[in-house]
Amino acid sequence: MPVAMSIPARHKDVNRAKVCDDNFTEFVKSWSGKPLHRPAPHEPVLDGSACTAADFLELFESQLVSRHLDLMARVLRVQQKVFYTIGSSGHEGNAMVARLARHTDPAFLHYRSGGFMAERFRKLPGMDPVMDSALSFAASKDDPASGGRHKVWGSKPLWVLPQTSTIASHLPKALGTAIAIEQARRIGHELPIPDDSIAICSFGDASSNHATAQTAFNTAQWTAYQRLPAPVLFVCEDNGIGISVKTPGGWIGNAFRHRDGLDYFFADGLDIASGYGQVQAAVEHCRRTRRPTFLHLKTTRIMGHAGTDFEIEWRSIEELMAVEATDPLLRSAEIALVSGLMSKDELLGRYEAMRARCFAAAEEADRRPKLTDLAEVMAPLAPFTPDKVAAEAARADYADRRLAVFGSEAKLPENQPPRHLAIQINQALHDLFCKYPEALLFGEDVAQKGGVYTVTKGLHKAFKNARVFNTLLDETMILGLAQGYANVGMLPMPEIQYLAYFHNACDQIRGEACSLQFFSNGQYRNPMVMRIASLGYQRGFGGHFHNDNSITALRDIPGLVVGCPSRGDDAATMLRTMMALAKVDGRVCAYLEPIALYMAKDLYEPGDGQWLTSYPAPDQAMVVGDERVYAPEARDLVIFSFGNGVPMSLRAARRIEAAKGWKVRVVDLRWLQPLNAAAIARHAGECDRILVVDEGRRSAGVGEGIITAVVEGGQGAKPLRRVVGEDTYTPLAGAAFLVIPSDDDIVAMAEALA
Ligand SMILES: Cc1ncc(C[n+]2csc(CCOP(=O)(O)OP(=O)(O)O)c2C)c(N)n1
Ligand SMILES: [Mg+2]
Repeated sequence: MPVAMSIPARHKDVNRAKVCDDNFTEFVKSWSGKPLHRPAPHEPVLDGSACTAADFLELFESQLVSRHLDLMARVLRVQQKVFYTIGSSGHEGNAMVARLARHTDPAFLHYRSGGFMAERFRKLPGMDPVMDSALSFAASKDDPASGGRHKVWGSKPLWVLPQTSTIASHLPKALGTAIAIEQARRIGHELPIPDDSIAICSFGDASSNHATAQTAFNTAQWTAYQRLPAPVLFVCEDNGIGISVKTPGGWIGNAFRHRDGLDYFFADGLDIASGYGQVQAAVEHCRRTRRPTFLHLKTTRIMGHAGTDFEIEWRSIEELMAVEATDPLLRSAEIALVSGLMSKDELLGRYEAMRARCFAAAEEADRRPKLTDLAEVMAPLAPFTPDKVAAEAARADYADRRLAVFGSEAKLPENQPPRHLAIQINQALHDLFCKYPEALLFGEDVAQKGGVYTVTKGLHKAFKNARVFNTLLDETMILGLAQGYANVGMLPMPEIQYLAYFHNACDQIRGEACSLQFFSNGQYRNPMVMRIASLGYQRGFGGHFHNDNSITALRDIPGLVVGCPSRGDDAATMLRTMMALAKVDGRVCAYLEPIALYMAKDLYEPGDGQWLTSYPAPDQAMVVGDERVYAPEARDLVIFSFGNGVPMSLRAARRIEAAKGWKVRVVDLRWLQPLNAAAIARHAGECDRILVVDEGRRSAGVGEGIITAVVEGGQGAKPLRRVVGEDTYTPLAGAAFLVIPSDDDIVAMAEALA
C-alpha cells in the first residue's frame, strides 16, 4: 500500500495550524506511559535536567502563550481582526533564553521569538503578554510596543527594542549595544541598565548567511581578537529552512563551531529538559566572560513560514508530518506527563484555557481604537521641539572645558582670524566634544590620522581612544555601532569616509536607525549625527567614488534630517543644531561635508580670502531649515543652491549682474531634508526669475524638490530653469567637468531666462 494512503485524513489538511493543534490534543489523549514521582518545585523536572519543575511549569506556560497567539492569528486573520501571521510555532524553546537572561539585557529579536517574549513578561509584575501581543496583532493604537504601527516584538520596560522584518539588519546594532555597554565605563557614562548586562540578538538560520549578519559576526571576532569585551549573545534559531529554501544539513554548526572569538554553544530548543542547561551555559558564559557568544538553538518550523504559506503545495506530506512530529510542545507535554507534573486532563485543561485567553484578548483588541489620523501615524517619526532644540544648540555652559582643550582664551577659535571650512568643522567638533561628554566619533582613519582630509585632526589626542577611534572597514558596522551607542544613551558621530560608501550601508539608516522611533511609538530613539564627506568638484581627481554628488538615497528616508553647509561658520552652527536635534528629539542627522570646499579660501579671485569665515561663538546656532540669503534686496533673479553650488552661484551672479544689469539673490538652502518649502516659495515670490543650481543628478536630485516647492508655492508661472549634474557616474580627470555644472553653465542658463 502506498504510504500516502495510510495517512489519516486529518493529516492531509491544507490548514497545518489545525493539524498541529489537533496533534497536541491527540498526543496527550493517546499517551499511555507511566508518570514518575512528581518532582517538588525545586527538583529537576526530569532526572539530570538543569530545569526545575518550577522552571518548567512557567516555561511551558510561555510556550502555550506563544503557540496560542499563533493559532489565534491564523483564525482571526480571515476575519480581518489580525494583520500578521508570521508565527513562532516550533521555536517556543527560545523562552529558555529569556528565562535565563534579565529583562534589562537589551534584546533584538527574531520574528519567531514569541516564546522569549512571553517569558520576559514574567520579569516585571503586572504585565500581560497575551493582551499586549493581541493589541499588536490587531494593529490597535493601544499596542504598547508600536502604537499600532506594526506587529513587532517590543517593549520599553522589558528592554526589547522593536525590529523591522529586514532579516539580519539588527545584528550590527545588537553587537554595537554590547560594545557600548562595556565602553560606557571607559568614558564614565552612566548606563540605564546594569553594568554587567549582555545584548541578546536572535535570528534565523538562513539569515545567518546575510552580509549584514556576517559583518556583525566578523566584527565580534575582530573585537574579541583584540581582547576587547563584547558581551553579545547571538541566538541562531535554527529550524533548517528559510521560507522554502533548506539550509544544508549541519551548516550552522559547521559554519560557527570553530570561529575564533565567537564562542559556540549548542542547545536543543525542542526539549526544555535537556536544552535548559545548555542555554544556561551560553548565557552565563556570555555574561561572565564578556565575550561574543553564539548559541545555536535547535528549533523547528511548523505551520509554514506565515499564514499564506501553504506548505502542502510544495512539500511532501510525509516530510511535513515528520517536521510536525518534532513540535516542541509535544515534547513539553511529554515532559509534563512523564514527570507526573500534570495529568492528561490538567494538561489539556491548560491548553484549552490558554486558547480561550488568547481569543478573548484578540476579540478585546479588535474593539480597541486603530490609528485613524495621519498626523498621529507620523508623530513619532520626526519629533521636533524647535524651542528646546534651539535652546540646547545655543547652550554654552562648558567654558571651562573649552579653555582646557583649546589652551587659553586667546586660542579659542572665535578669537582666531577667519578660517576655511575644514578647520571650522574641526573646531566645532572639539567644542561639541567638550559640551557632550557622551559624544563619540568613529569611522575609518578618523583617529591618529585625523581623517583623510584632516577634519578630525587633534580630536583623538584631546579626547582619547575611548571617544575617538578607528573602526574596522565596514560602513554597515560603523552605523550599527552608532545605533548601539545611542541605544544606551550616548551621542554617536559616525563618519562615512565618502558619500559613495554610505550607499552600501544605507539600510542601517533607512531601514533601522530612522525607523526605531516610528516602530516603537517614540519610546526608543537612536540619536546620531552621521558625518559624510560628500559631493564633487575634486578637480578631476578621484573619479566617481570620491565625487559622489547624489544625495537622493538620503532624501526620502522618513525622519532623517539632511544638511549641507557650504562655509565654515555655517558648518559650526549647523553641527551644533544637529547635535541638539539628536540630544533633544532623538533625531538621526546626516551632515554632508562638501569635500571640495574643505580648503577653499577664495571666492572671486585667487587670494581674496572671501570664503574664509570667523568662528561663531559657542552660543550661536542655526535654526533648523533656515537658509542663508546673499543680496536679500535683489529681485531680478533668485538662485537656489547648496554646497559647491553656492560659491559657484555667487561668482555667476556677479557676471550676470555685470552682463544684464540684474540684481541677483543667492539662497543657500543649507537644510536639504526637510526642504524649507515655505522659504523657497517666498524667495521665488519676491523675485522675477528663478534658477536652481544643483550639482546632484538631473533625476531625483534636490533640484526636483526645489522646483516642486516653487510650483506648489504658486510661483511656477515665472521663468524657471535648473542647472544640474547629469544622470551619470563621474569620470576621472577633465571629463568630470562635463557632467557637473560650471559657473559658465549658470551664466548661460540665466541668459536663457532673459
Ligand atoms: C534582507 C531580507 N531579504 C529577504 C527577506 C524575505 N524573507 C523574510 S524571512 C526569510 C527567510 C528567513 O529564514 P530564516 O533566517 O531561517 O528564519 P526563519 O523564518 O526560518 O525563522 C526571507 C527570505 C527579508 N525579510 N529581508
Ligand atoms: Mg530558518
